[in-house]
Amino acid sequence: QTNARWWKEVCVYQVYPRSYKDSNGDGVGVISSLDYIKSLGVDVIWMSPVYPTPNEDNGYDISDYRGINPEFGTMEDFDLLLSEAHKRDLKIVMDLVVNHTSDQHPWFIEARKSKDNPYRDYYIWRDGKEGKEPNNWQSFFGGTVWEKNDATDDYYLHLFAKGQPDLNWENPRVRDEVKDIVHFWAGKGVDGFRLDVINCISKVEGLPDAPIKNPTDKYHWAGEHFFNGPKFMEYMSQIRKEAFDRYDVFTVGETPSVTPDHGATFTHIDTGVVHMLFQFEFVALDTDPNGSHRFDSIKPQLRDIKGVTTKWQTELGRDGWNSLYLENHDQPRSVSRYGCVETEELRVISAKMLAAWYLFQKGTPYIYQGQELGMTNCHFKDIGECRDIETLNYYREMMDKGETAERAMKGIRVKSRDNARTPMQWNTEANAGFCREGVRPWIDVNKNFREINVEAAVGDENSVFHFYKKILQLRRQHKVVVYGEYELLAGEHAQAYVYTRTAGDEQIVVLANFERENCSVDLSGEKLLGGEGELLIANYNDVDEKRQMTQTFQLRAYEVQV
Ligand code: ISL
Repeated sequence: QTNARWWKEVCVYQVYPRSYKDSNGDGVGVISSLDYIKSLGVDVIWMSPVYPTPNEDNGYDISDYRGINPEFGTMEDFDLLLSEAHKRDLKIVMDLVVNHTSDQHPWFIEARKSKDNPYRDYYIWRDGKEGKEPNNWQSFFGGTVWEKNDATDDYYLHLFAKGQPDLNWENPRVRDEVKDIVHFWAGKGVDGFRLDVINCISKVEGLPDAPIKNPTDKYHWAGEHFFNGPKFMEYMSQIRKEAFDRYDVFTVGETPSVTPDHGATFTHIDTGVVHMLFQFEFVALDTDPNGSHRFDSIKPQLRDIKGVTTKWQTELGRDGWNSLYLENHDQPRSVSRYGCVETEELRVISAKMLAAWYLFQKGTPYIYQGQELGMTNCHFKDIGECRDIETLNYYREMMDKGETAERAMKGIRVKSRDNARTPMQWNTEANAGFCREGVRPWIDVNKNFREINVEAAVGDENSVFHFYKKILQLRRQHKVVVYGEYELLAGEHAQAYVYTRTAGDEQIVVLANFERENCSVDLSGEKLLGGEGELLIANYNDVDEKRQMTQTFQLRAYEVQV
């Protein structure tokens, strides 16, 4: 197989440590769950940040790159986790957040003291303009990207929260620090890195004002001045050569605002800078183009889902590589978003459909904790139930604009990152088994934990969990799932998504109904190898084991047949 690599053949499970299994400070949270994770059939665990942090953005604000958050445990606990994972043939991937640090990081504490401090150039400083911010850029979390620093009478840049000052990658010392951090963790034996918003590290020179879209807004979105910036490839090639390439580690870049062209360049097997990346075009499909915030949503159109998915499946070329995800700690739950949670039966059926639909595509798949149970969005009634900085800022902005609380909560229920961050549902005990009775978790458990939890799912062979497990087995058995070519069939069909994966004389056909209404799909005129097909997996129990492929298929509500 050309370009065969181990990191193309694995499946990654993402753990959000704050919400996975409470450790009571003894560090056994994730360790005690390794057997469960292994039983799902994944190969790699990516942990969202576990470093010391003031938690302004739940660990994506790091105050020490070489330590462990005391809430989770100690470095000894981490070493134990790593060795226990390796014993089970599970790899560990760290989250590397180096576009910014916490404002509590010693570098920043130093840097803000004076203009001649040796750490000053680790960050991005500008003078104010006529008593106002240096430019009109808007932060990811709302408001300005600039914060005044009294000691030096100027401003520092933060694309995210004000507690997340951006590092100045122009400074070669900053790049050396990043390499050292990679050496530290790779030297310990970790197996890979997920690079947080890595395509924001190179800002356009001069930091020009953002274009004004809506003149009544105070600040404006400046993505074009910091995404995929002029020196991104140069900086990252250097880190790749001098750090990553010295180990057998894999890298995945989190890259909002990229096209398949960027994808092909960034992930090129020889000249690229990461092995794969997370694109955002798919998860953006339910954002209302006429809305004023990403919380304004529409139903994603199957036509667009086909277009975006097919583009990414086909345009990275022979030398690029995809990652596949439906969920992570920033996204609402996929079954609530793309499936149907109106009845318990449909929740299970549609969660399975989505699983098969994405896990047979080309790329390295990621499963977010609880996704394998079909966990759902949380029906937040009141802003008091929410914790995320982006959500809280949004709510405040809406109140300032004179909107009603109900209008704000409507968006939050659909899109808040807190939907993904409620505790993992282990069993029917207090706090869903996430933490001891009597301890209030940092965010409340979803009320449906008595029906949706690990114990119930593992004990029920028809559960979403067992369906995921079976697909992961099929991925191992059939290399065509990893390396086969993707092709969209019946492209104009209004509610069925049909595609093939082909390698030589082996072909997989996936038929998925994205709607509640039944439909039929005629494959007789489609480009297929033909002949008799054998059923690999389906989400209804009474499907024929053998089928002539070039004929009409009937699909029920959210049915999937592979
Ligand atoms: O969450 C988002 C909506 O999809 C994005 O705007 C998100 O903030 C962006 O994708 C960057 O995400 C990453 O970096 C952030 C952190 O808050 C996220 O949790 C992380 O995944 C800053 O470090």
